[in-house]
Amino acid sequence: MRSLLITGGAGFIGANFVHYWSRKYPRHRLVVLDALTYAGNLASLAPVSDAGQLRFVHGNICDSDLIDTLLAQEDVDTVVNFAAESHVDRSIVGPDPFIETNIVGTHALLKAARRAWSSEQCSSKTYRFHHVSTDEVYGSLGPTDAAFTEATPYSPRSPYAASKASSDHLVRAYGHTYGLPFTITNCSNNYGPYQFPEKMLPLMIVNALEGKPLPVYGDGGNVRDWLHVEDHCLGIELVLTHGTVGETYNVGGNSERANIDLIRQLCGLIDAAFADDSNLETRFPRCPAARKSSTAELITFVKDRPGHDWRYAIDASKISTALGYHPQQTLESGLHQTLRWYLDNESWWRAVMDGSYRAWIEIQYTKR
Ligand code: NAD
Ligand code: TDX
Repeated sequence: MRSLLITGGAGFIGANFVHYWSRKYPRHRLVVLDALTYAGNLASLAPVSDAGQLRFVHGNICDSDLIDTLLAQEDVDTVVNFAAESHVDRSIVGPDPFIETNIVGTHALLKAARRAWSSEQCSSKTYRFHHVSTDEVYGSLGPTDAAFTEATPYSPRSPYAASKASSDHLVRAYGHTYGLPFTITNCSNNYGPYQFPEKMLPLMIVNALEGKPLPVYGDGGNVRDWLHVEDHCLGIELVLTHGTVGETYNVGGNSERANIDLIRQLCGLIDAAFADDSNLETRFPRCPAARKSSTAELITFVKDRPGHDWRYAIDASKISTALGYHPQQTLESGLHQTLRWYLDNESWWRAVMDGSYRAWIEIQYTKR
């Protein structure tokens, strides 16, 4: 039986990972540590929170005493570090929390894991520090450049990406210098249930349902490689169960799309959902699809993100070849499932869109 400390487990990917892991490993102990920033929501853990398997701790990864206590008390053998400030636009407006959580916080976790796992009585056990990172550390690609491999030199270009790159370097340094047993995954853009509606896809869904503009940065030509969050969880599972200590694995969906094409595809799915279900007209009367118009009419081109990375693409051949990784969802099936989730879970997204969310969105979108 494993005892996992899952940091940032009330956020988007962390919560999906908790659901995924509790389904597959119901006997494992799951300790979630989360500071419940604007991006963390206990409601995202509700489906497993009374299973007796899960302990939720409201706290900060920078709090060394708390981490020491949890690692000892829960006999933690596996740390999965999702905790982070994760939104690029916020890192442009205010980088400080990104430095604090992503760099200083990851370092606090590394120090605590090293202290807890290096004593004599621990030598017979197997430990793992798994760090969840991003493709953004590799920088930006041109239209014909080869996709990022694990050997691509780091070239982060936003404060968010630089803070994640820094944390990756610290994790590797702890492995190399102190022998801390680590693995890292660098993943492409995730989408799926429980994603906070500031990231592109859920923002477009909730704005469309409310009949608000769909703000496309620049000309919408920027390209991202999209992966359903469950497929990211599958990748992390394979690395935790069969991965080699000290290795990094890129995880991606082989699904590159220009933003504008993805947004148009989503608008088409929304139109089709309204055509199939007349209840949606009553629930979301402001959506153009409710009056048989096209949701795409809400598309509005806005001022570009400063330093906007043009293209990300992941070469996932290492994890595919070494660990047999293959995403289960296509972008089409995943988008369909995700839209359905947001339609079925209106109370979740309305609850997380509080006053601070609305203030943020207002500063963000200056119409061009
Ligand atoms: P998120 O913003 O949805 O969730 C982050 C969680 O961390 C929240 O629950 C928040 O409360 C918590 N948190 C923040 N600061 C904390 C602190 N100091 N101490 C404890 N908890 C804290 O982020 P996400 O999209 O779920 O991303 C999770 C991880 O995956 C991040 O490390 C991110 O860099 C990485 N990642 C994300 C994507 C993506 O597309 N979203 C892609 C690749 C990698
Ligand atoms: O309103 C928007 N309009 C728009 O055109 C938003 C929020 C975004 N965009 C564009 C910017 C990007 O090209 O859509 C693309 C995706 O934007 P985000 O959802 O903000 O994601 P991105 O900046 O690509 O970063 C994401 O992927 C890597 C996550 O937020 C990171 O946490 C992850 O590491």
